[in-house]
Amino acid sequence: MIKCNGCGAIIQDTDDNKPGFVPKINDKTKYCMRCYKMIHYNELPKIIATNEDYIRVIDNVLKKDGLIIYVVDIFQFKNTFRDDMINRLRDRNVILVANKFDIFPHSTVPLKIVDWLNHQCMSKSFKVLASMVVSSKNGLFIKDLVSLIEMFRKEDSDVYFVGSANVGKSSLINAILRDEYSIKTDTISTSVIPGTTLNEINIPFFNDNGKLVDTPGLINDYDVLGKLLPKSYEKIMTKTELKPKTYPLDDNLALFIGGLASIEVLDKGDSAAIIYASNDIKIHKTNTSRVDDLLNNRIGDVLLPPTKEEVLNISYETKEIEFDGKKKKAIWFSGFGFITILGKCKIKVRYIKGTEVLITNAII
Ligand SMILES: Nc1nc2c(ncn2[C@@H]2O[C@H](COP(=O)(O)OP(=O)(O)O)[C@@H](O)[C@H]2O)c(=O)[nH]1
Ligand SMILES: [Mg+2]
Repeated sequence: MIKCNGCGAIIQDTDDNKPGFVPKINDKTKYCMRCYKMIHYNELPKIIATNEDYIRVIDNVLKKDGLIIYVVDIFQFKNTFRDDMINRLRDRNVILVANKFDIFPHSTVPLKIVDWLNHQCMSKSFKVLASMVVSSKNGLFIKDLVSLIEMFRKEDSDVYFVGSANVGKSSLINAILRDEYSIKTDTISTSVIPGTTLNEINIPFFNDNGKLVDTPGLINDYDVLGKLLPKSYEKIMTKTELKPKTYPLDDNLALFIGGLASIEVLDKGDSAAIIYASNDIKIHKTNTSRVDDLLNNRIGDVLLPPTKEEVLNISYETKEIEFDGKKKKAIWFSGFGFITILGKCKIKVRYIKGTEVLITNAII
């Protein structure tokens, strides 16, 4: 039995609609055809597993007694620090790792983010051995993570990387291998499409036979990606450092984050909003009197993404939220970013139906 190094599926040459297919197995077979194409030709995978498949794999992994690296996406914190995952991880040895720190503005102080992460854990009574930020993209703090792993791992045991789809678990393991062994090419396949790792993948790593184990991630049903087509994913998933945009909140101001969300000022107080979203999403500033016309006629051109094609499957919901101005707050949108609110105000938030809007103390 050979397992694909890319997605972990068992390699087989009998059914091309099932995971792990190759036309012919031989001694050199390392990847299934799907991962081979993903790695070499950037083709999109056809086989995507469901959350039921994932839960089975993850629960199986959690039966074993090893150090757990719970990876979250710092930019998608609210969707990736999930109750269903936290509840599975209670009373286990967990290091919380917030990946993609490279996306945050250069001036962000890592220790402040770590404080904030610890606070989020405390608010859920979730005990972790340590919290940290890393970037698997530029290698930031990867060495520190390896030191922590070496400190907390028990002899002969494995280290499990768990977390939602797309947080960068596979990229993180690749980054560790790059850092430790100077391996230049990626060992495990990574992708903007959620759900490309199908099974656990074992990477021998420690001298005592201990392994790094990559696992598939749960897909968040509320994620905005699920409402859009794959060609928009690259636009929405920030790849480069965020350039936050600040707007004083004036009476009747409306701000659209593409056609993905908007806020309208109902009572301005003395306040401002800072938008953190991919630089490829257009921010459109307008007057509340123009909102209906924009929503009816301009999504897919002025308000982009979504595209005209995607609009057909989207509707919106709104929520009025009041901020008392005592603490900086963050409004998190599932899948594409957050808005920090400073000061006292009342606003109407519009978001795509089926996605979530969640409020925390501001992360930055
Ligand atoms: N900007 C940035 N993107 C990352 C980082 N790590 C992973 N990604 C991207 O996030 C996407 C998902 O990564 P992947 O490793 O496949 O996530 P997994 O599903 O958790 O294994 C890919 O498009 C990666 O390029 C990071 O540190 N910074
Ligand atoms: Mg993966």
